[in-house]
Amino acid sequence: SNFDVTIRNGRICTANETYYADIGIKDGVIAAIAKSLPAGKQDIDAAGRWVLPGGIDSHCHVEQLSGMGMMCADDFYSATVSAAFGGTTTIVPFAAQHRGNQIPEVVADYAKRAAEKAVIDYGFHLILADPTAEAIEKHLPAVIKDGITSFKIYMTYDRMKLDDYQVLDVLECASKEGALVMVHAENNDMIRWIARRLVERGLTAPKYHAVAHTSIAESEATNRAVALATLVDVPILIVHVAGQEAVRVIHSSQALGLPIHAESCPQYLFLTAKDIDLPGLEGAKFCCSPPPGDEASQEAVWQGLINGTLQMFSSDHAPYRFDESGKLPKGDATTFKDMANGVPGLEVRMPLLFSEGVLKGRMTIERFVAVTATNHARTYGMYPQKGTIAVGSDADLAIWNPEKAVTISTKMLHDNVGYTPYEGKQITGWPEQVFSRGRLVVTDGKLQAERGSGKFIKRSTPEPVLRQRLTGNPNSVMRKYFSVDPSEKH
Ligand code: DUC
Ligand code: ZN
Ligand code: ZN
Ligand code: ZN
Repeated sequence: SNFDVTIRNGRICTANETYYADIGIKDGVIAAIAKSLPAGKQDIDAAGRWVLPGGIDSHCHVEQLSGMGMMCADDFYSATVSAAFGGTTTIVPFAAQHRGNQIPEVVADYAKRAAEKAVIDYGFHLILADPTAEAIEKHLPAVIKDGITSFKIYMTYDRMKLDDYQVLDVLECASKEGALVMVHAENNDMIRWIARRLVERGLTAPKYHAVAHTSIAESEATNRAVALATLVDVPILIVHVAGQEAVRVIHSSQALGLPIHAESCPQYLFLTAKDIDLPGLEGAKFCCSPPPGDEASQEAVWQGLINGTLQMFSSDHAPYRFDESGKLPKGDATTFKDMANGVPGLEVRMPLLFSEGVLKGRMTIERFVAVTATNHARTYGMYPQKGTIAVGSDADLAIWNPEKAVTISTKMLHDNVGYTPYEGKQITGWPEQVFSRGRLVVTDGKLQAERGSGKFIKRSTPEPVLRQRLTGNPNSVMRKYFSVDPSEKH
């Protein structure tokens, strides 16, 4: 036949439907979907298996310095290998600008390192810490044209945070040039103010990280980000939503018709603030920002992902080893303020949600596909090349065994972190064969892909930005007085 690969008899699941058919792959692309296709050069029987779009993880940190200046434990090789073993075939990590860095150099540096090492496809978001006039007028328009159509900005961390005025500048630029702004929404002064008082009283254990990063800081900043976006009449995306108050702010802004998008992550479904309360410095393994909240917040995040308030489920993989080089850079003197913020999750993101969401009956398989793949592709301008199973789409697929019993353990994972917050957790279901553009990259626990075989995905305009251009508020200050289209007359 003329197919390079035929996957037959699988149960195919997309964001819209579930059905049984064969998939024919040719030149890296899905060439046919039908019953009884001819055998391919490589012929795979997927009877009893579920064939899903390869996952897209649009929030992960790879070979990056954190906001506090600490280096990640995973490079573009270990991160993409780990992603592939967990059923993810595209990642969108960050090219991180720190203050004083020139954006073109930042992007070129990340692009080079990823091209040498990645085994699956990847894009980049730009982290913007220094929005100078030159950055806004020249560099951002240029990176958008090069396919980096989203930026992350921080409202917290002394070394990263933008003030509200700068946020408005970035939002205006994104609106004009066609990019989506991702916001880390926490109130920096609230956190600093609590943290100082805790440390003065000797309350320095890891668990106090969760006290300092109060959910009020998250919801206040989320509310402010919504207000700033509404002023400029531009969509935004709130990253790593943790607290029930923030979920409520997002839900009510959406109910008003505002273009507020949001994601959450495994740590907010599977951990709570109790997990960080461990003897000594052990709790540092569970330290991330925002921190997981109480059970009510955990439940609010579940409901948000199920009902659509939250559109995406990403890992926020922020890998730091639990030793001097990572989580605990100052050894004995460490307080919660010195610990790296972030937990690993690239490989277990999809298996955790598949088991605890889909197989336990909380979430349909279609919703699972939407929040782990399709919505990422749409939101970040990669659809329908990525994120679905359709003729013409890249053959990025994962064949899941829905009956496989797995006990999560750091030993079975392929990252370079050395621990997992989910150690010992028993789940069901795992992807056994994973294809990236028709190449079998993982099969039955073995890596087949070569270093450097992943490709940079040049992304187009995010769907939320396209939609806002059609439906935005004609009476907004932005449209009335500072029109996004200079040719419009008022
Ligand atoms: N923000 C992230 O997106 N990841 C890890 C820590 C943080 O503050
Ligand atoms: Zn963040
Ligand atoms: Zn509602
Ligand atoms: Zn992150």
